[in-house]
Amino acid sequence: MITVEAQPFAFGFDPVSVALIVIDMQRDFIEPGGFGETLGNDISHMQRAIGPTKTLLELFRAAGWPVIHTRENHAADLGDCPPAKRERGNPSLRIGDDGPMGRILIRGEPGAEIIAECAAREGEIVIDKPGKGGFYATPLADTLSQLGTKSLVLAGVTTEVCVQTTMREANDRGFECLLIEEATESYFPAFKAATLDMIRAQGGIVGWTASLDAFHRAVRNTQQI
Ligand code: C5J
Repeated sequence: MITVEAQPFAFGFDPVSVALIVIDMQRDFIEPGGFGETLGNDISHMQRAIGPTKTLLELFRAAGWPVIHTRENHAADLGDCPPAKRERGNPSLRIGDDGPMGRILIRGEPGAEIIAECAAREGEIVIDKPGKGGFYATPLADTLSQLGTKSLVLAGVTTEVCVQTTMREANDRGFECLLIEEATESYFPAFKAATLDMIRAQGGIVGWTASLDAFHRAVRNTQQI
């Protein structure tokens, strides 16, 4: 067992049954002209999550532990995008519209790809999801069952939307979930802080949070990484 100094208390996991899930580190959420910016958000906040997420990816790769990436995206005909999602809000460009990185949030378009710094390597699993949660309308549950995963380490964007939704879905399915604090970001710093608080409130009602340094220390002590 590896034990990480975490909140609300230490997080223990067995290295044979852990996986990293990196949520939606896509150009459309992080770079100018994408879905995030078209909704009126300040995308500069996203930059902070890139370095820590890359470090976490490197830790998992060095340890030989499974890495899963998700991408929020839709089919070109928008058959998997409910009007309620496409029509929500008052964006300058809607899902499926032509933007500077191709059609907004459409599978296969440049903007829907994972940013270069966090791109999936050969052998890593990439899950395309039409919703906020990683389990909705995806093979994620089967994938984790095949891997024998019991503990999930989470990273990615945005903290209170797709990361929190996926963490809640995973928690309901019986996974022990640890969110790495520096490896997630929101367009709204107050929402990130509130999400971290609500995850670990009530004795870890959704799971645990830990600093990247605490995770690194715990892994280094046991794995010589
Ligand atoms: C959003 C996400 N914020 N990946 N998606 O619409 O959090």
